[in-house]
Amino acid sequence: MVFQITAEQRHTFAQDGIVKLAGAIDAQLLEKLKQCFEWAIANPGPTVNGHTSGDEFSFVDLANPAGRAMYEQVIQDSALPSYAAELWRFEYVGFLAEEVFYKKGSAVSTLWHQDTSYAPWIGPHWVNFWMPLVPHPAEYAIQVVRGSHNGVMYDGTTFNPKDPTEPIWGDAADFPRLPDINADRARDPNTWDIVAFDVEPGDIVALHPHCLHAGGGADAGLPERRTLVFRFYGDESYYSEHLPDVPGRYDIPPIPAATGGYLADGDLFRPAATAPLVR
Ligand SMILES: O=C(O)CCC(=O)C(=O)O
Repeated sequence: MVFQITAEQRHTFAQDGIVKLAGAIDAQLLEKLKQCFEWAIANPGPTVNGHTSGDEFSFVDLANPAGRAMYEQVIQDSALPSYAAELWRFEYVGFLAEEVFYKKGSAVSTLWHQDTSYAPWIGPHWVNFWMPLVPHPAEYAIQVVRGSHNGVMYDGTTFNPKDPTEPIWGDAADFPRLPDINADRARDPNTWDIVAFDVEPGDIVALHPHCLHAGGGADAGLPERRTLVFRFYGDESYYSEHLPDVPGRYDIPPIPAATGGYLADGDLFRPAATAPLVR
């Protein structure tokens, strides 16, 4: 049976910033995603974090330029862009980038953050398709603070497990420091309204990247965690200069615009390098 996004799923995504699309990926696409994952771990990109040697590791790779054509082809041949368009009920869909998470043995969780604290873009039409390649119980999967895609933009974290809210921008910007969600929940599990799902290969968890979100680690409960994320943007997505210019800390190069020149604050997010998948 062909997978269809329901009105209820669309509503949940709009309200909560997250929705599970159970069984959205068919066997053929799942096989291709697994091949992409194997390629990604064998061919780390220039900004890879971690490695895959030994019995214990954490490997996170983002937007590997050498894999771009492969990912674009897999996505183009799939129903994924139409799922994004359906979730937004709009037409334009562009592929931003992939992210690969491979954790094995004993590996720390991905700390709470918003992707928008690191990236020069905003708007309602963004979505991460977080796709498990092994079964993940909810506590090892992606977790989101319900509705936080409509909330404040916090400072980013430096991803220092000893200081989970250590600000990446600090005095260079005006963002509030991240709340220590795990510490708050350890004191009182009801302090934050968290959404997470038990998932298996074939499912997609769609989340808005401005949501406060975190990902599980690996341990005896999930000794090998394999996850692939594809990020998409749509009609109402904008380039935004909300990040401070701090040379050497987190350099964001200017992005050539599809219409010529470079993207400027408030422009529609239409990079020159990316052809639309749906329009
Ligand atoms: O799965 C994870 O560990 C983190 C995922 C994440 O941060 C994302 O999809 O943006």
